[in-house]
Amino acid sequence: MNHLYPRRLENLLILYLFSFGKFGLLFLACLFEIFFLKSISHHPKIMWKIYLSSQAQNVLRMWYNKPSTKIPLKNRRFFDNRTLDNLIWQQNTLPIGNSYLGASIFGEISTERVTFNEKTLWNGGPSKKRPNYIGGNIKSVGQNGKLFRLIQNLFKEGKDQEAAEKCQTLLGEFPNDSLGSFQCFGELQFDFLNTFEKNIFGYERYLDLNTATVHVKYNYKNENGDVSRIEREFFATYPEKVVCIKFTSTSKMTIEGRFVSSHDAKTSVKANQITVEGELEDNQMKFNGKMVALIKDGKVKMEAKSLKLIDTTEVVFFISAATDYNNSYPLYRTGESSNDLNKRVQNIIDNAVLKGYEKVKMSHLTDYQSIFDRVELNIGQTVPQIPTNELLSKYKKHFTNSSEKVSSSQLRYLEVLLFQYGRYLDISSSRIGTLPPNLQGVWNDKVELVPWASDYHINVNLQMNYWPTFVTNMAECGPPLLDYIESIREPGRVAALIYTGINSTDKEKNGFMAHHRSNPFGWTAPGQKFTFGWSPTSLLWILHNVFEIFLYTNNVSLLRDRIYPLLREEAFYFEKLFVYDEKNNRTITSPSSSPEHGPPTNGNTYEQTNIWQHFTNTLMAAKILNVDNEHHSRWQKLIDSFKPIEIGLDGQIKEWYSEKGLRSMGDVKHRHMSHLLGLFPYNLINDETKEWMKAAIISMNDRGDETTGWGMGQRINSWARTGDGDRAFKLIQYLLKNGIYSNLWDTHPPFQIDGNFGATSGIAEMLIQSTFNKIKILPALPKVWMKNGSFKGLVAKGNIVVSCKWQNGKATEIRLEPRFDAEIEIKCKGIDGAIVSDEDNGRKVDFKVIGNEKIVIKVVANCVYLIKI
Ligand code: FUC
Repeated sequence: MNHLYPRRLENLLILYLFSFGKFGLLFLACLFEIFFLKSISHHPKIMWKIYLSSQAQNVLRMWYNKPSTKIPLKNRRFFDNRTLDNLIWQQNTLPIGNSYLGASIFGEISTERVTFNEKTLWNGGPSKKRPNYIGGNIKSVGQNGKLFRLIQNLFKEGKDQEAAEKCQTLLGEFPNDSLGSFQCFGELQFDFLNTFEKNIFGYERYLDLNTATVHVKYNYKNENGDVSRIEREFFATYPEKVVCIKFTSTSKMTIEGRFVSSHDAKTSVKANQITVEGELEDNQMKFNGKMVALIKDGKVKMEAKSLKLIDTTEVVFFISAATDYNNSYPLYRTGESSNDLNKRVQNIIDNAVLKGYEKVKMSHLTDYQSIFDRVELNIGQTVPQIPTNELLSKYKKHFTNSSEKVSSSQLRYLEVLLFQYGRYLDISSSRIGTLPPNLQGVWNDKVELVPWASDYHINVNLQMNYWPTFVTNMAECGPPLLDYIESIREPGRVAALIYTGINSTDKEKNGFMAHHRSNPFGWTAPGQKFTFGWSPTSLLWILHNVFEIFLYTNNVSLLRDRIYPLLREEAFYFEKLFVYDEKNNRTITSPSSSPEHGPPTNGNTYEQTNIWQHFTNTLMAAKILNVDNEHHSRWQKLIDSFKPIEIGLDGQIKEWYSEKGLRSMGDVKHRHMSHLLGLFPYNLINDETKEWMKAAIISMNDRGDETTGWGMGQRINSWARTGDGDRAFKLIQYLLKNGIYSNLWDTHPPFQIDGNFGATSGIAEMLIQSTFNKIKILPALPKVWMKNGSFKGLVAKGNIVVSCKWQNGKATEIRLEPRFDAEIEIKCKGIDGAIVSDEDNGRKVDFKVIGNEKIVIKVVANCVYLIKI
């Protein structure tokens, strides 16, 4: 993936020189660079420092002047039957993660607490007590497709009522202990002995998004009046797979450190290291976690289950963990013995110890910043002087009649922070070699009653987790999704046989089935109720995210070798499932549900939109690869016969084809907007389909704005697609007011990470929208951001890096960095009169005006084009 990185360090600087909206120090740094660039270009260290110091101008911090337990909690709402400790954890702790491991820091004074996660630690799946585990599927229900075909026939014969009743029996396992749930690994606890909260002053705690580090700092006045300074630093590094913690003090401290497992575990202490190891009772998954302590001075004392660090001024901890989970069907284990696992974790720890804290930290910064620093957003924000939780509550009040107002530049800060936080969370929870982020990313403090098992919901949630990944220039965070969906293939073929009777000799054309949720053990069964549980085209929706990996990276070999085979297999599979609905004259899926409400029907908009998009993507991919030519015209005919969109009596997009006016199906204002996928993330409803666009707006207005966190996330993106930036912005406001906790985690409630990702992608969607090699610049800029602003480093489909400056709502300068040769169409106000030049040599570049505010320009890979309007 080399082409994803800037070519050389110099490019970073040059890129930075042309980045916008910096002031003061940055300006000086720029001048310095202009005058000395040539002479120092062979001193990478100096250039790196300049780069880092200029970054300081864009400080992105969530900060607090109190420990987590002291920050007021948001009201409890639906499904919020949590303990007080869990409420504090989800609302106020600060997360770090390297996608293997997650940790959230409380920032307490006398006992620091850090919740610790390892992403593969799950119960459920294969187990001694479930020798016949087959992903939750029930052979006697599916009867190799008998029930499915019976229901299809009943609908065909017009016996809708009977068909709908039979649908209620088309189910998978429930209660589904075999689905399992993500498990908290444990907690790291540090007693600061003889430290009393009353003696503390100048406390601050922050998560620095620029460095992906959490800090806790305070002054301590002892009984003699002597003041010392205590600082704690936390980060999780991907290259070294460890969580790192450093405590420093200007006077001696004594700390007792523990690694408390959330499960039955053996804890042993040897020299300066604690090990916790065991097996989950439910599925015998082995786990092993280690925490090593390195002191600069003082001494280490081993206790039975803890380490005492006596009279030290500096201590570093490296923590890591692993399990014997392996994402391979059907056993899902590596086959390692406890000893093997112990060695694996020990190697990770030893490697970190060998490198030492400073080197490990440098490696973390290089890795993290190489992704994070690619994107900037400037909408007139200034760094606020008040803690983030207070800023958030002032943000909420700002838009009421309250007299408590915040300056608009501080409001903007919170919006930028929310945007960048989604990127931070993605880098911290979706890296190559790991499972994708689940409903809570990689953070969970529970072992029981884990909300929705913290699983992989694929009827909107996992999709949303990947909405910001590519557009905000983090392609390295995409592969876990592809790996995961590939891993569903084999167990999905089991479900395809059981429920739909498909068992082809040519497995590549067989088809695999999954429904609304999944786990790391190939759970592919329908859920316990048809309305939400039966949802085969949800898999097609998540395959669209997979296809977007190609759209954004333009990686043809990846398309050929890994993405297209998935699309193709599903195309052949669905062809075997379709029926022809004579009454409505369309090819349909049957039976159908619209997530997660309404009646079972013969086809509906959600399913039709998903199959329309799937066959459109498959055909596009086949044409690019020039393969399967004998199937192209048949697929095209199918696409034409799906006819997903119908307009109802109230001018709305119908969700079900038997729907008349709005709510004629007895519906409530549901959070899911499954009938509107054509608007977002697909492009079926667009500027050119004016009637459908109007209808989509009617439907969205009917669904309403105030809903769950992720629901608002989806609405921001969808309103952005209509071009109504103010409405999209209203949704951002609602989200910040109702769906975001003090630590800026999104809440359903409870904490669910999808809304964070939805917000980030929604903001990107307001700034650029694209289909393959076609880009709209500033398609939905809200009034409040119009005056002037800029963004840097967003990515359009086709793999084109786009930066832009604007004034009074109009783009004044656009910078394109195509990563491939292409012909690009750009839509933007005033662009027909622009001057385009090649930034490297200043030469003018020709373009063609092809319509109102639309141009076409031929570009060459890795050249930089400057468009002045
Ligand atoms: C979908 C949503 C719920 C929740 C769950 C995890 O089923 O409808 O609101 O987010 O996923």
